[in-house]
Amino acid sequence: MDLSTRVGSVSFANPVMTASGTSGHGDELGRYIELSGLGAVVAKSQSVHDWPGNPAPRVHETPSGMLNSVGLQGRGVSHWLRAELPALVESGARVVASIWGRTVQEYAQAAELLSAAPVAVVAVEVNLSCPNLAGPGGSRKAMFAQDPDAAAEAIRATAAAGRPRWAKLTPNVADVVPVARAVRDAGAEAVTLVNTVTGMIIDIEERRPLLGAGGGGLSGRAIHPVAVRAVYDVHSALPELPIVGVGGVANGEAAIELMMAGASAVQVGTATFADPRAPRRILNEIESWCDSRGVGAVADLVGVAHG
Ligand code: RRO
Repeated sequence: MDLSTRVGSVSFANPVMTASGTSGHGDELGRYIELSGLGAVVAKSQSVHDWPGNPAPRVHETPSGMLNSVGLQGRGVSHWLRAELPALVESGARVVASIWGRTVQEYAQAAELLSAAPVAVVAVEVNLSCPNLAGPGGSRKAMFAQDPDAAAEAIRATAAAGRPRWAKLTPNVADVVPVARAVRDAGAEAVTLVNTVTGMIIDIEERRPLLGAGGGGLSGRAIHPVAVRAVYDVHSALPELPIVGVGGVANGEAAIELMMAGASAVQVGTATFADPRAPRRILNEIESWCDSRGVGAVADLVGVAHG
């Protein structure tokens, strides 16, 4: 069985990655699974600054999913390079870094810091779509990925990272295709589809929002069809643009669905909260599914749902 795949210029031994922010800095999962056996480990988004994140509670289970308002907590790119990345590299994992910024300049600074990363960091996800960044006075702030021009500007600013950039986009737009086109034209080699869907839970006894920050981002099985649709639409409009699919990949079938919609690889996030071995299990399930259907190379499935 040939499980290998490519995302633009980067080849991976198999199509299963972790999703950014869902397994700490990645090495925590190493207690449960061989990280070098995954396609890649995608790290938590880091900015140029040390950032405290949002008030607790930050996560809550929902029907078929989870709502989070972590709020981009992180010690910053430099700390990540120095203190978190070495264990991941030591594990033999291939690493995809992730960066964010409040401004275009901060994206540029984060990318510059990343240029010092070792070769195990094979790509950089540029997170343009965190739902949990407040504006002045706690107001909702538009995401870069909600505007094609803003998204393109942030991507152009990150060229200094010196490795392929994947733009992580939001499903919280009327149409993700113009944003995907804009980031591609600005230099993104691939897009990661999708980040979480904005949501909220009200604690009815307390009569106020349950999460400390108010709203949050919905992930897990509940958003899988949203991810499939975004991947399908972008692959349909921009068939040459590589896509990494993410959203509710809880089993092999969900991964295969995203690949058939047009994703060259998939990321597993919320499923690891219930089962830290989920990425490995899902890879095994993909392999068995292909085996039982006579599919000799998993990459042959990419985009087949388009006929
Ligand atoms: O940290 C977060 O709150 C967070 C991020 Br950076 C993101 O991209 N998506 C999300 O649901 N939460």
